[in-house]
Amino acid sequence: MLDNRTLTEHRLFIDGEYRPAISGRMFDKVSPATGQVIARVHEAGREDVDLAVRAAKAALKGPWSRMTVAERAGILQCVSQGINDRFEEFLAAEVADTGKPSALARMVDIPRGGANFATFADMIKNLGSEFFETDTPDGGKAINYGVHRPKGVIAVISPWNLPLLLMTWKVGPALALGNTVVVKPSEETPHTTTLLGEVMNDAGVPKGVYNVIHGFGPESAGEMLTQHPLVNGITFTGETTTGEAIMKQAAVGLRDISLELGGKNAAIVFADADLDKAVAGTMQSVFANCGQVCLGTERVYVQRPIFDEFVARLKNGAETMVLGGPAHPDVNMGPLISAEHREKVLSYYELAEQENANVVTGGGAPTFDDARDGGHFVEPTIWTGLPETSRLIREEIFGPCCHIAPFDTEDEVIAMANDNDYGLASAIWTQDISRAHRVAPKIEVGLVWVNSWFLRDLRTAFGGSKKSGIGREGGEHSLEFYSERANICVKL
Ligand code: NAD
Ligand code: 6OD
Repeated sequence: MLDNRTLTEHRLFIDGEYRPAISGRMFDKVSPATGQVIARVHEAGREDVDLAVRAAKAALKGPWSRMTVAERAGILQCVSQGINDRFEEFLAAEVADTGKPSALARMVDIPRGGANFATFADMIKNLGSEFFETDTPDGGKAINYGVHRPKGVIAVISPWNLPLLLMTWKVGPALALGNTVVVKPSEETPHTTTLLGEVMNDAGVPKGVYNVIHGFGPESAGEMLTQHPLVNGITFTGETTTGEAIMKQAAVGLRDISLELGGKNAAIVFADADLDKAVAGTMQSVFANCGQVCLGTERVYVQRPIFDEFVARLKNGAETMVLGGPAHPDVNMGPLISAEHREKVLSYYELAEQENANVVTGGGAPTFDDARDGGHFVEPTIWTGLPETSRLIREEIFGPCCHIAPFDTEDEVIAMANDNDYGLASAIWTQDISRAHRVAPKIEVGLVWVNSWFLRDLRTAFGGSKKSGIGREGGEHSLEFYSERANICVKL
């Protein structure tokens, strides 16, 4: 345990100022890599949540509402630049909270934090509107055109796996459209969301536009925020069961909602695939961020002629991964986020044993005989031989593991991939371009990658079908969700 005086302290950020929670309550933030307490976090109660929401409501009528689009876009570009200017600070904060390898956060998380503001700042400068000339019953004409208004106060509730990336993915477009936000980051990853308050102030974002409350979900800050009657829209990323609970809260007062939820994503590898690329891509999609990516692969289907070779190569890849905390440059797999999540993942590893899965590699918890033993590490794990009805193949595990099954025909693998309650993402590996186009639209998910994974263009639709979510964000879809459209009809 660290000396209390050396701990970082994360306050709430309300109306442009850092404040302690009114109740004085705080909770510990533990390092996933060592199990040691690294920070103390102020826990918002109902009064703090109310202050934050009221500050956001008031800011809707302040200078933020009077800015031109160019002024607002300029400020958001400054926010983007502010993140880039303090890149190393954001990086250190993110890797300390998540335990993920520094190289990963350097390549993905922090750059996307900046890009999420720059992209939507650019987009609003070209925001068009629909226009119709209409014949009227009296033989005359009317013109109809649409206008965008901000939706109001947006509650942003975000998870711990890509904290800055996923939070700014929502805050960026929400602010671009002139809304104000109250953000409730995951209790596991409070740091970068808190730090962003300083960047907002430095960029000239008016007070009350960006607010941060810390705390937990049920009967805590998350639920209090979604219950608050002055919240006009809720955007949530996290588990499907949490999404269901939040949707019930949103029904009270008919608040609009966007849900980006869990996945049980399939990779499909055809025998004609470039095997080097398919193995490398699947290594990434299964093991990146220790398997804690909603778009990650947990089901791999490989065409029978290359099944044995593919399994052997993925096993080899998994067995050469270096586990450890962010301080070590060679590490390419960090810990799971918490002791609780590690228990969950290990319970699936045990289930695999009980169901007589063939454990190709891994299947347990590593020991190191150093400080990592206090961390939340599990072994990268591959199974084969389970029936498609197994819970390991049907439920989201959110760990560094996958099951690999063989298939023979296109129709068979399409049916296997679709036989799941989730519908977030899929990756198809083939060199037959006609096959790629034939199969991709038949997979019942929101995103299909062909010969790639996690390639993102922020102008495209992002979201899941079935239990993976409701609605789409990205590009014009974000502009749609974060605005209220009105039609103006003028009789000529
Ligand atoms: P989670 O649902 O446990 O928590 C997410 C956030 O919701 C946290 O801030 C939490 O405090 C809050 N919360 C929990 N219960 C709440 C309630 N009743 N009311 C209001 N807020 C509440 O998710 P997690 O464990 O942080 O993240 C992992 C999950 O997120 C996985 O299922 C993963 O697939 C999913 N995820 C989905 C996407 C996507 O884009 N589809 C992206 C990342 C993560
Ligand atoms: O890239 C994105 O915009 C996005 N929402 C990624 C989600 C990753 C899930 O863990």
